[in-house]
Amino acid sequence: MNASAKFFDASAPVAFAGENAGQGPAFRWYDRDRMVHGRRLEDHLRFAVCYWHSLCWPGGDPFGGETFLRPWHHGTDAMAQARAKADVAFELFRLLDVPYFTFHDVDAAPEGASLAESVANLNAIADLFEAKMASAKVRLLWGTANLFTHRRYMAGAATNPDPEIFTYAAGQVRAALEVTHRLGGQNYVLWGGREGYETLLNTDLKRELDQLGRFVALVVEHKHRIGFKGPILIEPKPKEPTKHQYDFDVATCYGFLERYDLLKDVKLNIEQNHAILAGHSFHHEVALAEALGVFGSLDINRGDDLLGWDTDQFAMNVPELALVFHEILNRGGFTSGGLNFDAKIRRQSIDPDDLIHAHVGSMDACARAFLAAADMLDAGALTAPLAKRYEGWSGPEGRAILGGQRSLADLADRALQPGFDPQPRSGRQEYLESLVNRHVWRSADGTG
Ligand code: XLS
Ligand code: NI
Ligand code: NI
Repeated sequence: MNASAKFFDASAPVAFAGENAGQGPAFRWYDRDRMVHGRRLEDHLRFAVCYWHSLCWPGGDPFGGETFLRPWHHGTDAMAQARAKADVAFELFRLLDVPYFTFHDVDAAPEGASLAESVANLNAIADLFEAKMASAKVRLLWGTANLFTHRRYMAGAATNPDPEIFTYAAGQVRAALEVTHRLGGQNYVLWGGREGYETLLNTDLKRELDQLGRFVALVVEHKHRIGFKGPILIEPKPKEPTKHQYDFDVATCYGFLERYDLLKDVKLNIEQNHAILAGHSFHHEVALAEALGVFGSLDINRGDDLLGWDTDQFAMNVPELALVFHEILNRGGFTSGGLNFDAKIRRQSIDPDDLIHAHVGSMDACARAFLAAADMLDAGALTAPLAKRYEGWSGPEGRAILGGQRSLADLADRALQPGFDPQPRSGRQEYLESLVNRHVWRSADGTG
């Protein structure tokens, strides 16, 4: 039985219908073939549906259980349930006409009684994915292994006090990386959800960081051994489920990668909700990753400003997204990365088609924001004032200072010259904020 045929109301892929589209699901801004800066919008945004939130999450929260009652969550044959879930997943990919998806090993296939059984289950579902992908458009943006749900990982995977847990995690990652490679994955993600601590009273920080550095190095070595071309991505998040996670934020991850000599092979997968949990803005995290040369991909979602946890809601905030895309497009756009919907519908959104509305709404918000970003870049709205603000550093004196041709005494002597009296200039913040708004408000044809 093909469970997907009757799961969603919609049967035809959601189409682009422009700003005046009617009530049903339609793209108002995401015109995938529209050319922007020499590439199709679809090739810029590289949307990916994520398996875990959209297909695996039952709608529970810490105070209540499942609300969605998905048919594939109920049954006695775990592999049959996994196949039914895959049918619905590929139907969702087809209806959204997305170019990519993402999954953890345990999202796709049930864990067995041993690692060998789990790996066999994963490979069997990977065969099914491969067969489905042969006649579908969807490709794999990235794969990953879940090293945080099972109780064996309660004290961490790579950072566990027990090397045998580290070894088990290595077995899981080898299988997930090889499956990702087989399915043509563009990246491989390591999110260290349990790589942190609950209390320093039982934690050897130095040792755990060394273990984590070694684990990531092992994954890099194996990626080269099997010829996997994509980058390994680590994912900054400050806390939750741990009290403190070692991948705290972009700056911390950069320091970690530098210390363990991993900068060549590892980039960052940045998520809005994790940025705000770390006390940063999404814009800050992306701008810093771009500045440090470690930007990889985005988990596109949003957190709630009033809740201090990872609510992983669908991204809908156009001005916020516009600034993030401006940062990325200004550095040439995505390479192997993309926009992964690490986002879940709210637990009251119990209709199957809520999944369609969520993705379509967020894809439109991203498209709208991306067009505004491209428009800002074309007009030099932010880049021109920025260049002007720093122009002194491109002059002969600025270059001499940065080039090491001036000592502290040289600078002091110059500052002591009679009449040396540099004047401050306006930072023009409100003017720039208004400029951003003007670009966000412009309509699709560039007018308005
Ligand atoms: C959880 C993480 C997770 C990773 C993949 O907070 O964002 O979903 O993206 O393991
Ligand atoms: Ni994520
Ligand atoms: Ni999250």
